[in-house]
Amino acid sequence: MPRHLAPSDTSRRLRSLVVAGIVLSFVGLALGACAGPRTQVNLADRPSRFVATRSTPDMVARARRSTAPKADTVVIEMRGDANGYVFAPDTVHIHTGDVVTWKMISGGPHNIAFSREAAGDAADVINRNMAAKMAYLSSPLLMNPGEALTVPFNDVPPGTYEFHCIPHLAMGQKGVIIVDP
Ligand SMILES: [Cu+2]
Repeated sequence: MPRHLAPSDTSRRLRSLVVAGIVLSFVGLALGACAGPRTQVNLADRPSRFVATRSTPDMVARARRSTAPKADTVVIEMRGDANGYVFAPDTVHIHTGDVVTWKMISGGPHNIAFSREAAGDAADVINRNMAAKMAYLSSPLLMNPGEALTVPFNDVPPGTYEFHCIPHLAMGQKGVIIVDP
């Protein structure tokens, strides 16, 4: 199945991107060292070459997206008002490699946290996929309407993954992501 082949293919491409970046950086450093002080002016004139040789997290994310097989994105709203504190919808079905975005609508601060027990064997994978965290399996707090956080479910095996909002756990703000086979 192509979904199973894709991650190793992607990481191979990422690795070669990183290697290419390192090689180019060394070439750039060597050129700068040989050419003396005059080169510094040239370097300042052409910053784009050096920007392109660094593998920033943003570039890595873009490379991953461009090679991934058509990932779907599911949006879950975070709401808190007179009707209570909820994730809407509170249950979503996705596939491995799909992306879930939580969008802050009202009644914050909200966050999402998976319990290590609920995540089971996938806990480390999910934790790794969470780019921004305030703790293991726990996202930062979203304070303002319009803020969002996104977690790709890369390499997460089929299963049921429960999550909750730490500030509103007592109010029952919980949800479930079901990764279908
Ligand atoms: Cu909340």
